[in-house]
Amino acid sequence: MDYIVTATAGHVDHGKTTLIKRLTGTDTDTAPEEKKRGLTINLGFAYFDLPSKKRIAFVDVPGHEKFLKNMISGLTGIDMALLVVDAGE
Ligand SMILES: Nc1nc2c(ncn2[C@@H]2O[C@H](COP(=O)(O)OP(=O)(O)O)[C@@H](O)[C@H]2O)c(=O)[nH]1
Ligand SMILES: [Mg+2]
Repeated sequence: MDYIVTATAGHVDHGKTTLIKRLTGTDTDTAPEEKKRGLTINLGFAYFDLPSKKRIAFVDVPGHEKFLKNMISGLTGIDMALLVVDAGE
């Protein structure tokens, strides 16, 4: 299995975690504090497989500046980034 490791990138509340859930079926905001505050704190992990047998593995990162250290720790070893921008902004 080939892995393409992809990190989300973008401002807080622009829909990164929602997009990953739509693409993979996995809600990566699992901690009670993330649910309570409605934002990502910890790194989240999810994946889906392409017909070509490649696996797109996502690292969903927090966008809030307070959790910048967590975001940066998620970027080790990624192949690409998925930049998410709220079109309404
Ligand atoms: N209307 C609308 N709301 C969205 C969309 N994507 C995300 N949201 C909402 O915007 C809020 C922030 O989304 P979230 O995925 O947590 O953003 P993140 O901080 O970038 O991960 C949540 O309340 C989502 O339900 C969208 O495409 N349309
Ligand atoms: Mg998020």
